[in-house]
Amino acid sequence: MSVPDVKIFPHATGEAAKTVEKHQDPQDLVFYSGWFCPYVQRTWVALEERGIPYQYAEVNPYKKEKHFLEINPKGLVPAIEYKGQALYESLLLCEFLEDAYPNHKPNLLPADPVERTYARIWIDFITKNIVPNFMRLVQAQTADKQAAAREDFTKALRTYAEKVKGPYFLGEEFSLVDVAIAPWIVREWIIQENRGYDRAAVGEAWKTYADTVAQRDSIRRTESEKQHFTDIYGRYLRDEAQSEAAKAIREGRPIP
Ligand SMILES: N[C@@H](CCC(=O)N[C@@H](CS)C(=O)NCC(=O)O)C(=O)O
Repeated sequence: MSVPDVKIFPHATGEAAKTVEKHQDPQDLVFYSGWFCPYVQRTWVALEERGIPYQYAEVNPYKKEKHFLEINPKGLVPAIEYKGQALYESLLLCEFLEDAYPNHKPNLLPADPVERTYARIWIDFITKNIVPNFMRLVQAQTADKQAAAREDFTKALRTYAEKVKGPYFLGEEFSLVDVAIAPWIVREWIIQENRGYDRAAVGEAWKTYADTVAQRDSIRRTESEKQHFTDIYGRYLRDEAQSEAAKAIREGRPIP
Protein backbone atom coordinates (compact mmCIF):
# COMPACT_ATOMS: atom_id res chain seq x y z
CA MET A 1 0.00 0.00 0.00
CA SER A 2 1.50 3.38 -0.94
CA VAL A 3 1.67 5.84 1.90
CA PRO A 4 1.04 9.44 0.84
CA ASP A 5 2.76 12.11 2.92
CA VAL A 6 -0.28 13.75 4.44
CA LYS A 7 0.25 16.60 6.87
CA ILE A 8 -2.60 16.93 9.30
CA PHE A 9 -2.91 18.91 12.48
CA PRO A 10 -1.95 16.29 15.09
CA HIS A 11 -4.72 16.49 17.67
CA ALA A 12 -8.24 17.61 18.52
CA THR A 13 -8.82 21.23 19.55
CA GLY A 14 -11.64 23.24 21.15
CA GLU A 15 -14.52 21.27 22.67
CA ALA A 16 -13.23 18.00 21.21
CA ALA A 17 -9.88 18.47 22.99
CA LYS A 18 -11.69 18.75 26.34
CA THR A 19 -13.49 15.49 25.58
CA VAL A 20 -10.23 13.77 24.63
CA GLU A 21 -8.70 14.94 27.90
CA LYS A 22 -11.47 13.19 29.87
CA HIS A 23 -10.86 9.88 28.10
CA GLN A 24 -7.21 9.06 28.67
CA ASP A 25 -7.52 6.29 31.26
CA PRO A 26 -7.28 2.64 30.19
CA GLN A 27 -10.67 1.02 29.50
CA ASP A 28 -12.02 -2.20 27.99
CA LEU A 29 -12.79 -0.18 24.89
CA VAL A 30 -10.07 1.73 23.02
CA PHE A 31 -11.43 4.17 20.45
CA TYR A 32 -9.04 4.76 17.52
CA SER A 33 -9.89 8.15 16.19
CA GLY A 34 -8.78 10.87 13.85
CA TRP A 35 -10.12 14.13 15.30
CA PHE A 36 -10.90 15.53 11.82
CA CYS A 37 -12.81 12.57 10.42
CA PRO A 38 -16.59 12.71 9.88
CA TYR A 39 -16.91 8.92 10.09
CA VAL A 40 -15.07 8.99 13.41
CA GLN A 41 -17.45 11.63 14.66
CA ARG A 42 -20.38 9.24 14.21
CA THR A 43 -18.91 6.63 16.53
CA TRP A 44 -17.59 9.29 18.88
CA VAL A 45 -21.05 10.87 19.17
CA ALA A 46 -22.56 7.45 19.94
CA LEU A 47 -19.96 6.88 22.70
CA GLU A 48 -20.53 10.33 24.19
CA GLU A 49 -24.28 10.29 23.79
CA ARG A 50 -24.55 7.00 25.69
CA GLY A 51 -21.90 7.63 28.35
CA ILE A 52 -19.90 4.52 27.43
CA PRO A 53 -16.45 4.36 29.08
CA TYR A 54 -13.70 4.51 26.46
CA GLN A 55 -10.04 5.36 26.07
CA TYR A 56 -9.33 7.80 23.25
CA ALA A 57 -6.39 7.06 20.93
CA GLU A 58 -5.46 9.51 18.17
CA VAL A 59 -4.25 7.90 14.92
CA ASN A 60 -3.09 9.41 11.64
CA PRO A 61 -4.76 6.84 9.35
CA TYR A 62 -2.78 8.07 6.34
CA LYS A 63 0.43 6.74 7.85
CA LYS A 64 -0.83 3.12 7.74
CA GLU A 65 1.20 2.18 10.80
CA LYS A 66 1.63 -1.53 11.43
CA HIS A 67 -0.16 -1.58 14.77
CA PHE A 68 -3.14 0.25 13.31
CA LEU A 69 -3.35 -2.05 10.26
CA GLU A 70 -3.57 -4.96 12.69
CA ILE A 71 -6.64 -3.30 14.20
CA ASN A 72 -8.22 -2.31 10.88
CA PRO A 73 -6.72 -3.95 7.79
CA LYS A 74 -8.44 -1.25 5.69
CA GLY A 75 -6.29 1.31 7.51
CA LEU A 76 -9.26 3.60 8.16
CA VAL A 77 -10.49 5.35 11.29
CA PRO A 78 -12.68 4.88 13.25
CA ALA A 79 -11.79 1.53 14.79
CA ILE A 80 -12.33 0.02 18.21
CA GLU A 81 -10.40 -2.49 20.25
CA TYR A 82 -12.84 -4.12 22.65
CA LYS A 83 -11.26 -6.43 25.22
CA GLY A 84 -8.47 -7.04 22.74
CA GLN A 85 -10.76 -7.65 19.73
CA ALA A 86 -10.61 -5.34 16.74
CA LEU A 87 -13.67 -3.83 15.05
CA TYR A 88 -14.16 -1.09 12.46
CA GLU A 89 -16.63 0.75 10.14
CA SER A 90 -18.34 3.76 11.71
CA LEU A 91 -21.98 2.69 11.49
CA LEU A 92 -21.25 -0.93 12.39
CA LEU A 93 -19.37 0.34 15.43
CA CYS A 94 -22.43 2.38 16.45
CA GLU A 95 -24.53 -0.78 16.13
CA PHE A 96 -21.93 -2.72 18.11
CA LEU A 97 -22.24 -0.18 20.93
CA GLU A 98 -26.02 -0.72 20.91
CA ASP A 99 -25.51 -4.49 21.21
CA ALA A 100 -22.61 -4.52 23.67
CA TYR A 101 -23.94 -1.76 25.96
CA PRO A 102 -27.74 -2.18 25.89
CA ASN A 103 -28.15 -0.60 29.31
CA HIS A 104 -26.41 2.65 28.49
CA LYS A 105 -29.26 5.01 27.73
CA PRO A 106 -30.37 6.43 25.44
CA ASN A 107 -30.39 3.62 22.89
CA LEU A 108 -29.95 5.09 19.45
CA LEU A 109 -31.93 2.46 17.54
CA PRO A 110 -35.65 2.06 18.26
CA ALA A 111 -36.71 -1.17 20.01
CA ASP A 112 -39.55 -1.87 17.58
CA PRO A 113 -38.31 -4.03 14.64
CA VAL A 114 -40.20 -2.05 12.00
CA GLU A 115 -38.97 1.29 13.34
CA ARG A 116 -35.48 -0.15 13.61
CA THR A 117 -35.43 -1.19 9.97
CA TYR A 118 -36.99 2.14 8.95
CA ALA A 119 -34.07 3.88 10.71
CA ARG A 120 -31.60 1.67 8.82
CA ILE A 121 -33.31 2.44 5.48
CA TRP A 122 -32.61 6.15 6.00
CA ILE A 123 -29.09 5.52 7.28
CA ASP A 124 -28.52 3.65 4.02
CA PHE A 125 -29.92 6.65 2.13
CA ILE A 126 -27.40 8.90 3.89
CA THR A 127 -24.57 6.52 3.00
CA LYS A 128 -25.56 6.15 -0.65
CA ASN A 129 -26.86 9.60 -1.50
CA ILE A 130 -25.94 12.32 0.95
CA VAL A 131 -22.31 11.55 1.80
CA PRO A 132 -21.10 10.79 -1.77
CA ASN A 133 -22.82 13.87 -3.20
CA PHE A 134 -21.28 16.05 -0.50
CA MET A 135 -17.85 14.73 -1.44
CA ARG A 136 -18.52 15.06 -5.17
CA LEU A 137 -19.40 18.70 -4.59
CA VAL A 138 -16.27 19.35 -2.54
CA GLN A 139 -14.01 17.68 -5.10
CA ALA A 140 -15.71 19.10 -8.24
CA GLN A 141 -13.35 21.46 -10.06
CA THR A 142 -15.36 22.98 -12.92
CA ALA A 143 -18.43 25.19 -12.61
CA ASP A 144 -20.53 22.61 -14.50
CA LYS A 145 -19.52 19.74 -12.26
CA GLN A 146 -20.07 21.85 -9.16
CA ALA A 147 -23.56 22.84 -10.33
CA ALA A 148 -24.47 19.21 -11.06
CA ALA A 149 -23.15 17.97 -7.69
CA ARG A 150 -24.82 20.85 -5.83
CA GLU A 151 -28.12 19.96 -7.51
CA ASP A 152 -27.83 16.26 -6.60
CA PHE A 153 -26.77 17.05 -3.04
CA THR A 154 -29.64 19.50 -2.55
CA LYS A 155 -32.12 17.03 -4.04
CA ALA A 156 -30.96 14.29 -1.66
CA LEU A 157 -31.28 16.65 1.32
CA ARG A 158 -34.80 17.63 0.28
CA THR A 159 -35.84 13.97 -0.02
CA TYR A 160 -34.43 13.36 3.46
CA ALA A 161 -35.91 16.53 4.97
CA GLU A 162 -39.40 15.57 3.79
CA LYS A 163 -39.21 12.57 6.11
CA VAL A 164 -37.97 14.42 9.20
CA LYS A 165 -40.66 14.12 11.88
CA GLY A 166 -39.01 16.76 14.04
CA PRO A 167 -37.23 17.86 15.98
CA TYR A 168 -35.10 14.80 15.09
CA PHE A 169 -35.43 12.46 12.14
CA LEU A 170 -37.57 9.88 13.95
CA GLY A 171 -39.38 12.44 16.12
CA GLU A 172 -38.67 13.35 19.73
CA GLU A 173 -35.80 10.90 20.18
CA PHE A 174 -32.33 11.54 18.82
CA SER A 175 -31.32 8.39 16.93
CA LEU A 176 -28.65 6.72 14.84
CA VAL A 177 -30.16 8.36 11.74
CA ASP A 178 -29.24 11.78 13.17
CA VAL A 179 -25.82 10.46 14.21
CA ALA A 180 -25.18 9.15 10.69
CA ILE A 181 -25.77 12.51 9.02
CA ALA A 182 -24.58 14.93 11.73
CA PRO A 183 -20.87 15.11 10.75
CA TRP A 184 -21.82 16.37 7.29
CA ILE A 185 -24.21 18.91 8.78
CA VAL A 186 -21.41 20.40 10.87
CA ARG A 187 -19.15 20.42 7.80
CA GLU A 188 -21.60 22.26 5.54
CA TRP A 189 -19.57 25.44 6.01
CA ILE A 190 -16.99 23.95 3.63
CA ILE A 191 -19.41 23.90 0.71
CA GLN A 192 -21.13 27.05 1.93
CA GLU A 193 -17.84 28.97 1.76
CA ASN A 194 -16.42 27.32 -1.37
CA ARG A 195 -19.15 25.79 -3.51
CA GLY A 196 -22.11 28.18 -3.49
CA TYR A 197 -24.21 25.92 -1.27
CA ASP A 198 -26.79 27.51 1.02
CA ARG A 199 -28.49 25.59 3.85
CA ALA A 200 -31.47 27.90 3.82
CA ALA A 201 -31.94 27.41 0.05
CA VAL A 202 -32.50 23.67 0.55
CA GLY A 203 -35.70 24.52 2.40
CA GLU A 204 -37.07 25.48 5.78
CA ALA A 205 -37.49 21.87 6.97
CA TRP A 206 -33.84 21.07 6.28
CA LYS A 207 -32.58 24.27 7.87
CA THR A 208 -34.57 23.77 11.07
CA TYR A 209 -33.47 20.15 11.34
CA ALA A 210 -29.81 20.83 10.55
CA ASP A 211 -29.67 23.70 13.06
CA THR A 212 -31.19 21.46 15.75
CA VAL A 213 -28.80 18.57 15.16
CA ALA A 214 -25.77 20.87 15.14
CA GLN A 215 -26.74 22.14 18.61
CA ARG A 216 -26.82 18.69 20.18
CA ASP A 217 -24.37 18.42 23.10
CA SER A 218 -22.68 15.22 21.90
CA ILE A 219 -22.05 16.80 18.50
CA ARG A 220 -20.56 19.94 20.00
CA ARG A 221 -18.38 17.93 22.39
CA THR A 222 -16.76 16.14 19.43
CA GLU A 223 -16.04 19.24 17.34
CA SER A 224 -12.61 20.72 16.77
CA GLU A 225 -11.88 24.29 15.79
CA LYS A 226 -12.65 25.16 12.21
CA GLN A 227 -9.26 26.64 11.27
CA HIS A 228 -7.51 23.30 11.76
CA PHE A 229 -9.52 21.72 8.94
CA THR A 230 -8.01 24.04 6.35
CA ASP A 231 -5.10 21.78 5.31
CA ILE A 232 -7.25 18.69 5.02
CA TYR A 233 -10.18 20.23 3.19
CA GLY A 234 -7.87 22.34 1.02
CA ARG A 235 -6.63 19.10 -0.53
CA TYR A 236 -10.20 17.93 -1.14
CA LEU A 237 -11.23 21.30 -2.57
CA ARG A 238 -8.32 21.19 -5.03
CA ASP A 239 -9.15 17.52 -5.67
CA GLU A 240 -5.67 16.51 -4.60
CA ALA A 241 -6.66 14.33 -1.64
CA GLN A 242 -5.30 10.78 -1.82
CA SER A 243 -7.56 9.24 0.81
CA GLU A 244 -9.39 6.05 -0.14
CA ALA A 245 -12.68 7.97 -0.15
CA ALA A 246 -11.34 10.80 -2.33
CA LYS A 247 -9.96 8.35 -4.87
CA ALA A 248 -13.26 6.47 -4.96
CA ILE A 249 -15.24 9.67 -5.63
CA ARG A 250 -12.77 10.71 -8.35
CA GLU A 251 -13.16 7.35 -10.05
CA GLY A 252 -16.95 7.19 -9.61
CA ARG A 253 -16.75 4.19 -7.26
CA PRO A 254 -18.67 3.73 -3.99
CA ILE A 255 -16.84 5.09 -0.92
CA PRO A 256 -15.00 2.26 0.90
N1 LIG B 1 -16.55 3.52 5.61
C1 LIG B 1 -15.59 3.93 6.60
C2 LIG B 1 -14.86 5.19 6.13
C3 LIG B 1 -13.77 5.65 7.08
C4 LIG B 1 -12.77 6.62 6.42
O1 LIG B 1 -12.76 6.79 5.19
N2 LIG B 1 -11.92 7.27 7.24
C5 LIG B 1 -10.89 8.13 6.70
C6 LIG B 1 -10.67 9.39 7.51
S1 LIG B 1 -12.07 10.45 7.42
C7 LIG B 1 -9.55 7.42 6.73
O2 LIG B 1 -9.23 6.72 7.67
N3 LIG B 1 -8.76 7.62 5.67
C8 LIG B 1 -7.45 7.08 5.51
C9 LIG B 1 -7.21 6.74 4.06
O3 LIG B 1 -8.11 6.92 3.23
O4 LIG B 1 -6.10 6.31 3.76
C10 LIG B 1 -16.34 4.17 7.91
O5 LIG B 1 -17.54 4.52 7.83
O6 LIG B 1 -15.77 3.97 8.99
